[in-house]
Amino acid sequence: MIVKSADFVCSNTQVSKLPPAVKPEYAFIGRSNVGKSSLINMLVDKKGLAKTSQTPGKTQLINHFLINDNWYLVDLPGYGYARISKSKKEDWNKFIRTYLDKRESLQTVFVLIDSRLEPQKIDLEFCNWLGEKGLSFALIFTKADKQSRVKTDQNVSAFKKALLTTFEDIPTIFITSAELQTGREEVLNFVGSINNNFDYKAAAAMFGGGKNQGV
Ligand SMILES: Nc1nc2c(ncn2[C@@H]2O[C@H](COP(=O)(O)OP(=O)(O)OP(=O)(O)O)[C@@H](O)[C@H]2O)c(=O)[nH]1
Ligand SMILES: [Mg+2]
Repeated sequence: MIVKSADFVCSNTQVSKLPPAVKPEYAFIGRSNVGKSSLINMLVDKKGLAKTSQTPGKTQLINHFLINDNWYLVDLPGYGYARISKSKKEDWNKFIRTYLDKRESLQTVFVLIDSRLEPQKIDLEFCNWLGEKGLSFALIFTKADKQSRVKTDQNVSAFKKALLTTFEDIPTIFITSAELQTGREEVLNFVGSINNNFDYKAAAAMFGGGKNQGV
């Protein structure tokens, strides 16, 4: 897929205020600092579109970006940031989980995993929650430029093995580097193939009227 345009649309804390659910949508989620915003910028080849930072906790809202005028990328706040208050954590849980669970046009949740780490409990638990909710997800292992391919493959294998204790099938897996643009084509083609099957007319009839926008 060729990205011709990528535009910021809105930031939200409330699912009721999201854009109408009339276009296919893909959410990027994962631990704070795993590289969600950097990956989005790499995919659309536009540095600075999504705000990135060395300090965890940079993204705080649900951010919609419209790509080629026909699908959305959604940048979400990260989970597992230790230096955040308990009430903020609960807010995160409520608002992100409601968004993921209820958003009618959400096609796939991309769960980002730091390729340098052995399987982390918090990531596995999050995948299990997606599985319980019946949400489609794919795994993106980030920051692959930071170590050898052998090390990355070891961590990917260990993660797959851990997932197989609760899942029958392993989801689609991508290995990426925002620095080197690794995995860009693969992720975009995956999105493109899902977009091809999206029924824009049905979504517009259901959620395009303004009244019932779907969350
Ligand atoms: N070397 C390398 N660094 C990366 C890569 N992706 C992200 N980073 C760095 O990791 C840090 C965090 O990146 P962000 O994209 O802001 O991470 P995030 O997941 O959006 O973080 P929050 O919004 O705080 O949850 C930044 O310093 C990035 O430059 C990558 O593929 N390779
Ligand atoms: Mg971010």
